[in-house]
Amino acid sequence: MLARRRFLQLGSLGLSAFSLKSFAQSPMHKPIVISTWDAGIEANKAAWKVLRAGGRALDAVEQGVMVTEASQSCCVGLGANPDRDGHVTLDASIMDEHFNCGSVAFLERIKHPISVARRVMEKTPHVMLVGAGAQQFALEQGFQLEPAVLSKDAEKAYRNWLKKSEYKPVINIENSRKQTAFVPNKLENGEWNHDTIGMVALDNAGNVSGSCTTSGMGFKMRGRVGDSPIIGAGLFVDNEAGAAVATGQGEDVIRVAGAHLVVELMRQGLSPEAACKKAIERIVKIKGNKAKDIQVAFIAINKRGEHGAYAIQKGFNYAVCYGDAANNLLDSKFLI
Ligand code: SD4
Repeated sequence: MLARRRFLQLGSLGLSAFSLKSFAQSPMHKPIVISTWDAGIEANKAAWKVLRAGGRALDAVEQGVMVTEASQSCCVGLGANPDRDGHVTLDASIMDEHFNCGSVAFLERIKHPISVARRVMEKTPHVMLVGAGAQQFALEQGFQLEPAVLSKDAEKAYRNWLKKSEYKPVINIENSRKQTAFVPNKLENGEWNHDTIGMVALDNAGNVSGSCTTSGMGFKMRGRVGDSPIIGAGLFVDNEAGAAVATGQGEDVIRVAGAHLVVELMRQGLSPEAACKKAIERIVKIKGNKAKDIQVAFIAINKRGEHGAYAIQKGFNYAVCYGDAANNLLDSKFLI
């Protein structure tokens, strides 16, 4: 009966069990935490401490990405590249196993937007606060107002960018400024682009949660908000199915409600990798010829503790952790 139901579900997606054979089913692990890009390795360590101690996935995904937000060597958080007017503006979201969610967008001068997002979830009747209102709420909640200065790296990159003031996203300039080994083009100063960490986790109790935090795209228009703080686009969690988070060109993730799409496909029976691939295919189909100019990637876990990822382009990797000595960076599969 179950098998038949699964077959019918797959049939309605235009898939057969046969076509799914090509997707590696990852081993199952519980607890498990996965996160985007190489900065995910350090973030996973903090998340793992929570999971190893039997803690909640929600606490794990908050504490994990806080490491990245605080790191000045990574382009997430206040050390990141500014918008074209020279201000660092931050977006973040968090979601737990009960469909509780919170987010902040266009937030300035606050070190841990992910924790403000969590307060929005827990202390307000709202899901999302933006701009000055989000900052005011953060201050009311006891967060500190940080100085309005750029990090040294960001200052340098901004000065270089100002020479041409050209908005030109570069594929895979996503995370650590220092680790650019898989960048296809030679990196010129001022070309930093996407700057995000997304994390999803399954805890010992079998509950799933997710988080996402970003400075958005470097040298974006003032006021631009990406997918990361938008529940269903950059992040989605459904405790019956699993969780997914996106990275890359946010506008194209929003268009397809990307993270929700991935989770819904898992609900219908696809593995995390197969679900991520379907969502990527959807974006590529919509973008047509322009798909080659952008990067989008999804990572996902399901309730069984399987994980997977898929990207448009080569060069995306994600960190998978299910033990003190099991925290590895994996190369994602890609479509074009
Ligand atoms: C955004 N999706 O603001 C984010 C950027 C990103 O790695 O993921 N960078 O569009």
